[in-house]
Amino acid sequence: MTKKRLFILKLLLPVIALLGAFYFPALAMADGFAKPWQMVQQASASPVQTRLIDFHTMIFYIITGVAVFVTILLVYVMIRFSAKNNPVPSKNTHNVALEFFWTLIPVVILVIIAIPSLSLLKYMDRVENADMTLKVTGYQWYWGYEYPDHDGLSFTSYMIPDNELKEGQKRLLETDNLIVLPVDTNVRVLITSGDVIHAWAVPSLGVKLDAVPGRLNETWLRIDKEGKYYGQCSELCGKDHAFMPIAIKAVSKEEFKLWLNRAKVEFGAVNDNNESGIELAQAGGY
Ligand SMILES: [Cu+2]
Repeated sequence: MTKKRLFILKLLLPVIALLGAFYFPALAMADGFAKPWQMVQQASASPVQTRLIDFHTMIFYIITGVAVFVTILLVYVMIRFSAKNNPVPSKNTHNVALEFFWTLIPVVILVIIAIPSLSLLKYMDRVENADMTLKVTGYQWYWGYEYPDHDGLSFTSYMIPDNELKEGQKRLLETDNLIVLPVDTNVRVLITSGDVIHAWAVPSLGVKLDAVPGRLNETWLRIDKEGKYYGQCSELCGKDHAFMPIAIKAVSKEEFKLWLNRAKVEFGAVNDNNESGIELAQAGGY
């Protein structure tokens, strides 16, 4: 190997190492929200997001391989066939075998990507056995939520402005009314809009779907562990597009029942003299 080629190879190695280091998920994973300088996806809290991350990892290795191969090939051609090293150029214009393989190999790579990609799309599309339903409606500029299986409990969710944030609350992500959902439950999510197109997106749960007026889009989520998960409207929808966040609190199934009792009273889904509901809620510390 000539000195020049060795020098180029030495230049490439740190670039590859750097890419690998930035990719390493443990460096940047945060729970339910993005942190400054985060380079990769948020930590997964749902089976859909886990599969999305695995798919991303697979593609990452493929594109890294392709990019490295093409770079090495280009550098080789630039040196080997320069005017100095190759003063009399070849006059070949065709090479059937070469043309066959440089068409076939990319096709094979695309098929290798397409098969898991389509199966993942189908997996994300809907869940066979939904335990409950959450209906989401986008408005300019807030979200409306409905629990059709729970006496039609419904409420709206507005962002908490900067000057009303409490200690530890996240700027531009916190809402006045949280979506509360039980963990380990298949939740069918129906998404629509009351005015313009919005998109309901929660990165750590692997959900991002357009809210389109006059259409009911369906997806699903299943939260693996208790905690708070944040998202934002992800379709430009007007002047306050950046100020209609999504905040989900995932709780145990028992705690979810207690919250339902309290929420039904608070948001008027049942009439106010539902004493047992209030007592149950108070017993749960709500
Ligand atoms: Cu929006």
